[in-house]
Amino acid sequence: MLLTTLRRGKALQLTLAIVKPDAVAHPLILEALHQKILENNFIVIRSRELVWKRQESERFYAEHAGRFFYQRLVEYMSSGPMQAYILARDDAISRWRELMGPTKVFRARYTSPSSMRALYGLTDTRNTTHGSDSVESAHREIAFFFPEFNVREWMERSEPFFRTGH
Ligand code: IDP
Repeated sequence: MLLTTLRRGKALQLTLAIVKPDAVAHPLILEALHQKILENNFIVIRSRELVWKRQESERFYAEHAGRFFYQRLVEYMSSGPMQAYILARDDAISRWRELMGPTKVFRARYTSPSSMRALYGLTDTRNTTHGSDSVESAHREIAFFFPEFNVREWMERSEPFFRTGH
């Protein structure tokens, strides 16, 4: 499979994660989210701070065009710096989404009170984090944020980045 390689016998998968502008604006929240990344044994393969132009925001969220929150979402995601990451671990896609919690912050607070969105989300739109929801979207989103990163090449070379101790 394109987005997996092996680390100590376990399939290593890549995902694309974003810390959204509301969370980047608060250094303590950003730090807490970084802590979550490390505590949960993700390897940070690449990270980048960036500010989206409105068109980039529209393009990334094109599937939501026409929904009642689309304009709000597009404006918010181009309102200030955000941080994008390529993260790796086994089951990276589902593990990251589990840590994020449900899309809607108030639902997250009821159903997953220790998730990132429950703890730090402000509203259903300003919900701190994004994570790819499938192997295909991870591939597409990695290319969107890190066009110079060649997933296939990285997997073939099994880039040597192995933390010790677990
Ligand atoms: P996800 O981020 O949990 O994968 P999506 O349905 O792909 O959820 O929605 C993309 C983003 O659009 C959400 O993270 C959130 O910022 C925003 N959004 C989704 N649904 C709503 C809503 O009902 N109200 C306000 N904003 C929403």
